[in-house]
Amino acid sequence: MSVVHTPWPDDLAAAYRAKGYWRDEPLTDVITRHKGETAAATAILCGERAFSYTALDRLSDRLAWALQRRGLRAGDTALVQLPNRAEFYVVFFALLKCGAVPVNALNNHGAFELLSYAGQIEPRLAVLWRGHALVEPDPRGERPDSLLGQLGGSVGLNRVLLLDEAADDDCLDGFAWADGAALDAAEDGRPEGAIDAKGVAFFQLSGGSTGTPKLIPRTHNDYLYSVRQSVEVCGLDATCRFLCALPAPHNFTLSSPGALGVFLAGGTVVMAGDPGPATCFPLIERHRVTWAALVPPVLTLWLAEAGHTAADLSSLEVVQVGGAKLSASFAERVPAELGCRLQQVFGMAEGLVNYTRLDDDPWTVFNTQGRPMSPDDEIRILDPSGHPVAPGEAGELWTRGPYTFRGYYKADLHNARVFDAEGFYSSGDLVSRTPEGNLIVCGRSKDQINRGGEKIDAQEVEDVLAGHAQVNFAAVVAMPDALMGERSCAFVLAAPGTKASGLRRFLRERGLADYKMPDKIVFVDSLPKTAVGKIDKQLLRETLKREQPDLNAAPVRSTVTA
Ligand code: OOB
Repeated sequence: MSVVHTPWPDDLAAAYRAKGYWRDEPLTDVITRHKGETAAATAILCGERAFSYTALDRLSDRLAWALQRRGLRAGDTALVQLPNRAEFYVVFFALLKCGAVPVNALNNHGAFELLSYAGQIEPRLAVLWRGHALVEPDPRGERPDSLLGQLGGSVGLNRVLLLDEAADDDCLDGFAWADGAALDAAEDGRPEGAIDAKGVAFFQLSGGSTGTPKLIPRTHNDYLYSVRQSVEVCGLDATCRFLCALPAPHNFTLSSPGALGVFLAGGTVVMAGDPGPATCFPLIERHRVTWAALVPPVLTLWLAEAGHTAADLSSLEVVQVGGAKLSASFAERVPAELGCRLQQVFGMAEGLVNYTRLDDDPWTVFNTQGRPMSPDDEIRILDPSGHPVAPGEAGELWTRGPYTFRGYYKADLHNARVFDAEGFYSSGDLVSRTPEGNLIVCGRSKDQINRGGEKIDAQEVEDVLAGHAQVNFAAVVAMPDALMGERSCAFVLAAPGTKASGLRRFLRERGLADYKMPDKIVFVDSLPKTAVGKIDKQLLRETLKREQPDLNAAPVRSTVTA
């Protein structure tokens, strides 16, 4: 049994194999390929704990064995939510070794997102961090039911594995089943069965723009190729000490080249609990970190602190910035103030990743988001009627290639909209291309807010708001923000007397992730419409731009008219 996915057409699959992109090797190869001396090298540093490649392989073997003993089978799905800790990778590789297919939820996802993923994959197993605020019942009563209670109904508590603070390097001691049983991972436990390297390895998460969080099946072949090619383009080797400061499951930190790239190269991943300079700068000094991957707002915080810190940052060689548009003025400050090179990364969980190259000229590095990493990434920049734009003009980005997916999981209707007949995927980004082939992101056509790299699906928040008894309609749009690039604003048509605080409480009760809470709520008596009768979100965005919003101001009742 394997998880279904939309396959690449035979001719392209054959070409990707012939070119050596797809080798039918499992993703677990990034750790198991290290033998002898290199297997003794440190793969992960997490707090005071160090894990060699051998340890990572053994721990994931033993965990996989224990999971199989509880009935986990190849083709089963799993829901995972863990913080940035070594155990995230132990669990990830253990599941792959079982042939089980995980969704790795972000640590700041709420019950709303987790239950939505669970609804789509019907997991056979859930792996959760016991310390996560959601897992246990909420003392303030804002969440009447704990996640454990809600999930337990569908997964069964005997299939919910909880991770506690681990006592020592044998991190398996930290795991226990939610029904109270011990994990019991035998010292010599090894999973049975071979991994189907032609199939789906795991699901990536889409930023979304359609109301329901979409899942992206990533195959062993396509993902391992993206990791291998990233390592090649970025020139990673065993000397790399990579700071994993953004959420570990995110495509950027996992594979661009991310932790999996560092494992493949035989380097060391240093886990950071959060990306702020107070946590990261001491880690950089202590572990002589050479690479870090950041989103623009975090870079801003690092730059603000770099001039004052006593920490020695001289080991830093490259800081990658991606996930949201980086302004040239901040980009230029990286070499001077952090003493290292900058690499811009424009990627997506769906596949395509663009990098500025380390030997690109400064203008390219500061002003573009880079070019595709694979010679077989195909790019089209089209106008709204589907025609190629003139060279240098902005248009919608369409792409296909050896590691760009061919369809969201169980989402035929949506897939029909975002893929064309030739299998090109529309990313919803507006880009232009320089004569050298570098892309510049200049906007987006998808209904999404990019809050400093965290993607908010406007329709999803609107739908939850519309479930409030006093709300007639809500429109959520981006508003400019100096630090985050964008924040979210909800324009709400509601019964008189409705309070913003009440709406926020309602969203929290629904379990919506904190970062999706509207930063500003504006009550309106009417909403502007376009000529075809849709809400004119462009006009709402322009209104906000003109207002130069004061985020601390109390919500106001105003009328926005066309
Ligand atoms: C990364 O992946 P996702 O799936 O969270 O978000 C993808 C979207 C892109 O379609 C684009 O809208 C935006 O995020 N984006 C950027 C950007 N990098 C991503 N917009 C402007 N400039 C950039 N450098 O965010 C992601 C995945 C892999 C590597 C890096 C980022």
